[in-house]
Amino acid sequence: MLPYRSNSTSSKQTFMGEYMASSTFTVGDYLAERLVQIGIRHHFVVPGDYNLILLDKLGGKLDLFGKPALTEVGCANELNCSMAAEGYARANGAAACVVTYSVGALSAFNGTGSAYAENLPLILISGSPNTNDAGQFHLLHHTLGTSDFTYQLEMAKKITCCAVAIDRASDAPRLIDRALHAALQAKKPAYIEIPTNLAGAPCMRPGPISAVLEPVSSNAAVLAATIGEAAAYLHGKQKIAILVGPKLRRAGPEAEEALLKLAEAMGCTVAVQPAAKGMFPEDHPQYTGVFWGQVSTLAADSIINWADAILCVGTVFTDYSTVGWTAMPSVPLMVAQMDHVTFPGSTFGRVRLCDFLGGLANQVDRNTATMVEYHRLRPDPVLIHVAGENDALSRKEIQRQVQPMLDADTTLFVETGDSWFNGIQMKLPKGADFEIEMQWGHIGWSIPASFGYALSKPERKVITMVGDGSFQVTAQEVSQMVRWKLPIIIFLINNKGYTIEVEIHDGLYNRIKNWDYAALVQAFNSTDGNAASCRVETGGELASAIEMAKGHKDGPTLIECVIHQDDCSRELITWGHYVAAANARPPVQM
Ligand code: DPX
Ligand code: MG
Repeated sequence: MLPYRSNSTSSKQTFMGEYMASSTFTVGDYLAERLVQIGIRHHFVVPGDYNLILLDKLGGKLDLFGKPALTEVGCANELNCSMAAEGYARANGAAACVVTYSVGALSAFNGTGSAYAENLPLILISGSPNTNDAGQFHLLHHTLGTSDFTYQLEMAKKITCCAVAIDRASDAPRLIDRALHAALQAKKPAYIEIPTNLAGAPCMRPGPISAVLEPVSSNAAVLAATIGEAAAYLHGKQKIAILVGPKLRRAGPEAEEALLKLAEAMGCTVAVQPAAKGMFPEDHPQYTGVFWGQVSTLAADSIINWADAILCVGTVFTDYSTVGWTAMPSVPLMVAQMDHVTFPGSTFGRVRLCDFLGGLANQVDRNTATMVEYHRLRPDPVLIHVAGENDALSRKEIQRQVQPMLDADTTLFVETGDSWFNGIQMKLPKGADFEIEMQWGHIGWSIPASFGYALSKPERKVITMVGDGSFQVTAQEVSQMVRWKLPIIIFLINNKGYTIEVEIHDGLYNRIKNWDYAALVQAFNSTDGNAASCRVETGGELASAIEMAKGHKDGPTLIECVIHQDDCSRELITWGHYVAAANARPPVQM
């Protein structure tokens, strides 16, 4: 681990910290205590003068053994910082990103938007101007050059479930608790703004953390009614299928376990949406692939389209997941979400997903009709061509060689681009996990997000598949993987441009400047880093590079895989055509 900053709460502050005495409990201490109590162990930061006292407070929080309770993780910029926190929240359940006013926060809004779209409780914390400045109509640095300092809070309200600005230290406990509670309940980001002269101001000590953590329980009467309605919906249906969506995981491991129990009680087929890959075990006999219309895997579409009732769990139907609206299921749906269930014609609130799925499992009849039909439809395993050692590297050969690297301890990150399609087609062995950012779809997400994820779960083997265009957006954060000695393996697929965009709509704008990616990673090493990197152009070279990567443990490995510009998946081309058609629909009203 990195050397730690000294605990500055023990000495008098000289920089804007008028209130300091080692025994004084402050607003910053309050926030630090609450972050630790909700399970956060690392906070992702970029310093700036509006947040420095706050960073001292967060870094100074000690655990029972006198060790730092929160480990400060510096990032190269605030976009990456917010995306690293987003990835950490995927692994840890919640994350904190601490930035300075406007110049930092506006960049961090992007990862915050991702956390909103992807249903993750990311706590965005921003330092802000001294509380006296607004009333004195001062013009300040890092602001728009007006004396209105409320715009950032107003903007944050649109991309969080709760945004608070602390104007007085006495309000801090209530506002901090409100924001954290809202984020954890809704699985959405929250925003907390702390003025530079309040981070060190005296503050009340916190009460029991259960006020923040306790989930809203199901209403017993509504739960019973919902389960009754669900049983009635399924009753008399002949061909029932389950479709799992990405919000299932956000409802917690109890919900995933309850779904497994329900699926086994029903005995029907279970398909997943692309962003929910890995949320139902792929080695389970009832697993029938990824459903997204014409680009489905394992013929999932043939069974979903045949079903006369679909129990949707945590599903999200977008233009992407429905392949440009061509793959919306046609039967009336029952949709169970984190805190409510919707039927054709009725909706029930205050029902926790795990309670609903678990309760329904005890009331359903077994009906294996879709499984019986699926056994007739299931495609035979594909015969995989093994490329010759000196053959030019291809997308398929990369997929073939990465597949055996996936084991029970692996988490595979796939970036927006053809990496989505390549990753979705891979088979996840029991225990393997899959991370994708399909709702927000920010190119470059996978580099900081896999870094943040790996910090929280160092025991997992993290593999990241990313395109060249995406890598150029957030490449700097590889240097944090170097700094923290994280053995993340990055497969950078260099097809010299924005291929997914080529398939949607081509133009010169889809060509990018090529980089020497392997050399760039060596530059990040400087004098003290230990990243490994290489560029491969044949199947044989890739095989050797993978062997090298497996043995490289004290830093990341980047393998630049050079493929032909037109070498992309059939699924990407098909999907691209339909998404392009959906984008091109003429206005209904001119
Ligand atoms: C863009 C996308 O090289 O992957 O496999 O070659 O497509 P592929 P690359 O990483 O290129 C990605 C590129 C430009 N999308 O094809 S998917 C638009 C876009 C986005 N996010 C942001 N800006 C633009 N998704 C932040
Ligand atoms: Mg590319």
